[in-house]
Amino acid sequence: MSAAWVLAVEINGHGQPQQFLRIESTNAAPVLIRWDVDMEQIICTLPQGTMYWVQRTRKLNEQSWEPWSKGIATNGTLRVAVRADRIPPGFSLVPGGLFLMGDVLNDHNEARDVHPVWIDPFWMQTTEVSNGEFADVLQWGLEQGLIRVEGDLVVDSRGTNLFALNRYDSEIAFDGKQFQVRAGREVYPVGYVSWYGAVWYCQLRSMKEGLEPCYDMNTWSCDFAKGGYRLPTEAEWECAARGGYEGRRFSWSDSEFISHERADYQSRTNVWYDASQTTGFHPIYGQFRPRTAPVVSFEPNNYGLYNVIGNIFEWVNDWAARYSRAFQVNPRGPDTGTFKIIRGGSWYTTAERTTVAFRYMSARPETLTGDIGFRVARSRAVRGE
Ligand SMILES: [Ca+2]
Repeated sequence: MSAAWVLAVEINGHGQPQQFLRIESTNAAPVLIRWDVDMEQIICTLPQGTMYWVQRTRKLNEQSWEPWSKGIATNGTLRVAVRADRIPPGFSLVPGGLFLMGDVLNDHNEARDVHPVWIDPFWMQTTEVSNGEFADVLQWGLEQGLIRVEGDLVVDSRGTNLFALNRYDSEIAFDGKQFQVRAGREVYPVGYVSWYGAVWYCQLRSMKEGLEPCYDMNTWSCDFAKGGYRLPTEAEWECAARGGYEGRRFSWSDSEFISHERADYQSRTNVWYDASQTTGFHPIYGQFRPRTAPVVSFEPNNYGLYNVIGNIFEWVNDWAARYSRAFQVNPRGPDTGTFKIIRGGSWYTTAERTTVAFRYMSARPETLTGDIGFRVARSRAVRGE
């Protein structure tokens, strides 16, 4: 677990509020790191086997520390790299580290067994991919001749279904030349996109922006060493969704209950941890098909991510498989499978499908429905620091 040694700390420009990190450990004095400096490395020494916790605050004088990351020291020195202007716009740094993956609350059989996982730091899009973002990239891919429209479907050169047009609540239409987003719905999450379509979006957006594409489009395999856009792994998704907190049910830390004040989902009184005053679809966003909320809505989680819970299901990169109990480093799921994992629940699902541990294991990668979309991730471009 040598990767445990580097805590990558990145700040996003100089207009950001000042932030501070604190490293606590079982047998060393706390170390405080100012998080408002450029290109600085601070080194502390922890004995081998020491468990450490990294906490963050924006208000040093209030001592309101939030969990950020944790790990186990494997040899003498812990390096902390502080870098400015590295996080791409629209992304958050997920610091990764050690976390317990799976359901510790006995809500879901399929989210057993709980197992410790190490995740390298990575960048996660703060929002689900919106209709506007998706249509832009689709248009570019069309103009490059890499995708085409066939009837009501957007397909690749092999005819793989990527995206559905002309469903009754579709928000992106095609007029023969241009993809058009329904007026006012640009900032709502894209749906009717298959896993293949989500991968194509990642690939096309990398190409469009001159980043190294991650995917081999013949095998759909992902090269995680590349710097372009990709889907998060299931473990990355859950690590990001938990926001540094351990053993919680949702992406917020102050309650084990869900309500329409916190997420867009379908409320039912028969789920004991559903505490919503309003039942059924969301009282604001449920009025209008497809009942989604803007991608920036509700409170973000501790890593700055919006709508992790509900709104639209999110494809992750992994094929579905049962968890193993073993400790794993950057798990990426099996090489082959029948179903891809979707996470987080949607405007359509009830509370038991919206927890951070819940994993829907029966979505075929060609599935096109109005409540499955995605958000993208990127491996951090600079390695081995
Ligand atoms: Ca979501």
